[in-house]
Amino acid sequence: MGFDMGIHNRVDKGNAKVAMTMKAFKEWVLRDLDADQDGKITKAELAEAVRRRGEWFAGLKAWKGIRSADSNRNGVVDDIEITNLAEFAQKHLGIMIIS
Ligand SMILES: [Ca+2]
Ligand SMILES: [Ca+2]
Repeated sequence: MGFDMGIHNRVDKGNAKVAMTMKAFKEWVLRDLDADQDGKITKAELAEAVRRRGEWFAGLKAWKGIRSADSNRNGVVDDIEITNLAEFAQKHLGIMIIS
């Protein structure tokens, strides 16, 4: 069937987490996640970051991540909402926020 194709090729980056402060996290998001550098994180940008980690369902996870972080409901994670992404990042982006 070819259905299992790729299942064992999954890139597993292991459990190593990058520890950073919330301030460093914000800088990292704006530098690495914000592909078009407009200061806002879109679902596509978040999905790309999840995909880079080798995780599945990047689009779905990104959608959920945006939904939970987007306090003012404008469809993107604005600069002031980036801290809301901390939980998502710890779950899906291999980051550990230290205070
Ligand atoms: Ca952007
Ligand atoms: Ca928003």
